[in-house]
Amino acid sequence: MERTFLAIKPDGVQRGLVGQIISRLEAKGFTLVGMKLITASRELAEQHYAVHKERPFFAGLVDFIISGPMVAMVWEGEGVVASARKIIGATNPLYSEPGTIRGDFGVNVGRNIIHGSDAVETANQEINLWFKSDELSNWTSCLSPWILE
Ligand code: D4T
Repeated sequence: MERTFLAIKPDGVQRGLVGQIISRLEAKGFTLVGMKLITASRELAEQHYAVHKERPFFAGLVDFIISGPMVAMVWEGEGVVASARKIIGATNPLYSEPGTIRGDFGVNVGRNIIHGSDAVETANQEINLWFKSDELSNWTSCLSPWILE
C-alpha cells in the first residue's frame, strides 16, 4: 500500500493545528503508520530540502524548519501521495483553495503549515530520511473494508 511523508511544520505546531490536521487525514480514510514530535537538526532539514539548496529562500526555510518541533508522520492509503497534496493545497496559502489545510489556515508561503511528499519515490526517500523502520507500525484498520473495496 502506498505511503507518504507528511510533516506539520513549526508554525502548525505553535498554532495548535495538530489535532485538526490529523483529523482531516483520518476522516478521509488514510491510516497513520508513524508519528513523532521532532525538532529537526540543521543537517536533517538541509537534507530534506536539498533540492532547493540553490534557491534564495533556502537559508530562511531551513532556519524556520529547525525553529521548533514538527510533527513528522507517515500515512498510508490508496493514492495517498497525490491525495494528501490535494488536502494540503497549493504551496502558497494565499492561492490555496478554501477547504484545503493551507487554504483554511495560512496566508504566507514561508509559513505554509505542513509538508507533503510530491511523488511516490520522493515519499519513500523522505520516509527513510525521517524514520527508522522500527518506528513504523504495519497494521490494518478495522475500518478498512468500509473504506476500500
Ligand atoms: P513543501 O515541500 O514544504 O511541502 O512545499 P511544496 O512541495 O508545496 O513546495 P516547494 O517544494 O516548492 O517549496 C518548499 C518549501 O519552501 C517554502 N518556500 C517556497 C518559500 O519559503 N518561499 C518560496 O518562494 C517558495 C517557492 C515553502 C515550501
